[in-house]
Amino acid sequence: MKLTTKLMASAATAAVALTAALPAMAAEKWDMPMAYSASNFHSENGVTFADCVRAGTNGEIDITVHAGGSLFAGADIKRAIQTGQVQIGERLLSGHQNESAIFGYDNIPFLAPSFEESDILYKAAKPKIEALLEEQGLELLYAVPWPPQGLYFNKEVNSVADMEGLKFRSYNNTTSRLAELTGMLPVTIEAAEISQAFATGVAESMVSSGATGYDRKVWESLSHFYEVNSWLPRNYVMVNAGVWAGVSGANKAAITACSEEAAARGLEASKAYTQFTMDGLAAGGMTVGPAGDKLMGELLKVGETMTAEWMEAAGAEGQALVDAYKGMK
Ligand code: PCA
Repeated sequence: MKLTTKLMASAATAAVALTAALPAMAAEKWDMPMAYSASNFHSENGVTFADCVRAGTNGEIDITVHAGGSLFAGADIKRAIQTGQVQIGERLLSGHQNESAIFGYDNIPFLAPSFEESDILYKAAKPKIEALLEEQGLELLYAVPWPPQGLYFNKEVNSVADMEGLKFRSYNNTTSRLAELTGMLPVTIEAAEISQAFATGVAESMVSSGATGYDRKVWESLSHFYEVNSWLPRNYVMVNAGVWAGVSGANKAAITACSEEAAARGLEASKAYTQFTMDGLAAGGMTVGPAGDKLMGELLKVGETMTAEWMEAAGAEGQALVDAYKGMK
């Protein structure tokens, strides 16, 4: 059995057993678009969350997960929830820094490069993120970090100079900016499309987790993964505020409990998936290991520039968030 499947199995079995005992009734149907492949731990976690909600609401709320960007591409999911085209969905919030720089707080280079620090950073940021989402008609249910981000290439890279001119797949403003500052050419591509992009040479490099490279079998096109631990971006599961307002108190409590479980389960899966997927990349034939000292030193410098730019864009609120995080560490 696959690692994440094993992690999810016990919760799912319990949920299914409960659901099976329920009398038949008309369920409220919710569609839940997710951007990443069905086998990814975020998506599997979403399915287990949906099972938990079905069981916890006595079948009154029936969530269908649409993984792999099959219902909406990643970039369109947040708007789809806001406008009520779907009731619920999952999105990498740092993809929306054009709406608020604050959404990029979990992409500040080297600020919180471990699971432990990322957890503290999230706690420091959560009230602000919840308030911003509320203004946009969204209720935050849970958030789960991706494993630490590293760099993928189609060749050995020992310095920023080696990156010059490479076509770089980006997933948000931060990653595009990283490419610009290292002399690469950014092109934004959804995770669901990257195998194709690397196979056809549209992209030759990216920053991402071992998880996404593993899910998309990038060893078919790329040769090196360097552990950089630049940041751990989060996926957020959000529900339309109007839909949420219509949920009964009992069902809200059940969904909140399922959300808390999903956050904890997702975090453990993300941790477990980190080494598992790096081993998978190596088994696929890639060279996997820490970035060399020269490359790392140069990336830290680039990170300082990016941090200063984010602080400038996020203003006093950004400063307050970072100060709160540092105070909690
Ligand atoms: N995978 C996602 C975002 C961060 C990650 O590790 C992606 O590459 O799109």
